[in-house]
Amino acid sequence: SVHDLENTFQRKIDEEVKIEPKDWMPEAYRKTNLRQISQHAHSEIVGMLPEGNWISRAPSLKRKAILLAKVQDEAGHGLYLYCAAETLGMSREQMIDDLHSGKAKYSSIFNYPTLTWADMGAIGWLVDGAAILNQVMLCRTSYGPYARAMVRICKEESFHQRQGFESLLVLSKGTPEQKAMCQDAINRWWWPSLMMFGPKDSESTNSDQSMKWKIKRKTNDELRQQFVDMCVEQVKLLGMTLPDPHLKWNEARGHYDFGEIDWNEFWNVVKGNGPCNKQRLDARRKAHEEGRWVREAAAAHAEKQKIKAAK
Ligand code: FAQ
Repeated sequence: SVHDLENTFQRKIDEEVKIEPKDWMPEAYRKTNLRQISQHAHSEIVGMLPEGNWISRAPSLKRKAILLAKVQDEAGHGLYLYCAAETLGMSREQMIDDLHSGKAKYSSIFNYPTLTWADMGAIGWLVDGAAILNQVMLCRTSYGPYARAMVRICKEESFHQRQGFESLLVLSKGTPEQKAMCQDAINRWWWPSLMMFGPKDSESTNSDQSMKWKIKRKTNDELRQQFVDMCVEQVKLLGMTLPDPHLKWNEARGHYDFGEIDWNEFWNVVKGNGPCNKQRLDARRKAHEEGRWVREAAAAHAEKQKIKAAK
């Protein structure tokens, strides 16, 4: 009976046994995993665009090779995550249609422009830094395919973060212009990075249920605090500052206090009205359209092979 199925499901969650694609699961559990994993996949794919902007203008062969490798890793993460999402019963075509029609969300962070070379370092340090904290906890998420994808993705993401920090470190020891460029990039990416963790816990519609199902292991505010505490120490090594006059060690809490996020800006970007939302979706739609003949040729080839094999 449904009651028995629910009990078995709950026992697995309680006993830290992963839920697998063919296991029974509540419809809402399936849906929210599909929502989160597909949004995560879209973020990786759209996330290639801001950095892709600088591949042709990287300042050296070495930097260009590193950036190319990083952006390719992001494509790989996206495809890997689409596979995990497909196990929940939605086709990849449908997911991609939902992205292109504006129905599906992707991370707000990728709707900001990359204005200077230093932005590549700031993205690596701050954006990948935020992504890792979130993904380290997701390595223990209750849905098996998602958890396993995260383990692999986190390894590459750590490399991404280190390359970003190293790149900023070089700039921070450079000419006055390079130092200024480094500080400017940090100033512009700091607040949007804090927004990556999502709304405050009190405004987070999905958190309660996702924590109960162990899809999320830490709340948005917990992860954001962890990120702030980490960055305050790291920025000292760069000899730079974070653009928040309210940052202050709070002895009683054992954490840094920080200023209020501009939530109007956050929701505006989430709703599609950020500085680059339109540009990003246009770029994805164009790439999809231009790749149509490749998909059709691959499908025709696969069909021919199938007929050959059957003969
Ligand atoms: N942007 O109830 P909650 C990367 C939406 S890292 C846009 O708290 P939840 C690597 C949320 O979907 C970035 N929308 O939601 C990389 C929900 O709307 P819905 C990707 C946001 O799911 C680095 C509503 O607000 N990482 O790609 C955002 O419990 C460099 C209410 O929010 C992931 O996706 C936002 N920032 O918690 C690539 C990690 N925040 O869906 C290239 C996996 C919230 O009900 C270059 N995802 N919303 O219509 C998660 O951990 C969670 O989904 C959260 C949000 C924590 C993002």
